[in-house]
Amino acid sequence: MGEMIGAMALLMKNFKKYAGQDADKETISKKELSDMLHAEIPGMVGDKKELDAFFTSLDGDEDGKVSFDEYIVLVGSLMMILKEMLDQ
Ligand SMILES: [Ca+2]
Repeated sequence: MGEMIGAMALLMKNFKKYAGQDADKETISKKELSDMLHAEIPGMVGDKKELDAFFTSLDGDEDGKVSFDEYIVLVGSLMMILKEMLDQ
């Protein structure tokens, strides 16, 4: 398996890991997003207000949960932030 496919498979696995914590295994709830960010990217989101704002920005269709499509947008945004950090 190529590195790129491997990385994408990992990101899909990461989605499933957190989306699968509650009864709705297809989407990420606010609690699951909080768990994901705290475990995977410590220090990124501070208080509840920041988490709320971040969740709202991810929830493009405003249905109160983050779908896989919306998660891909998150991954894309994080990758752009990471690139900027690494380019410096
Ligand atoms: Ca949504």
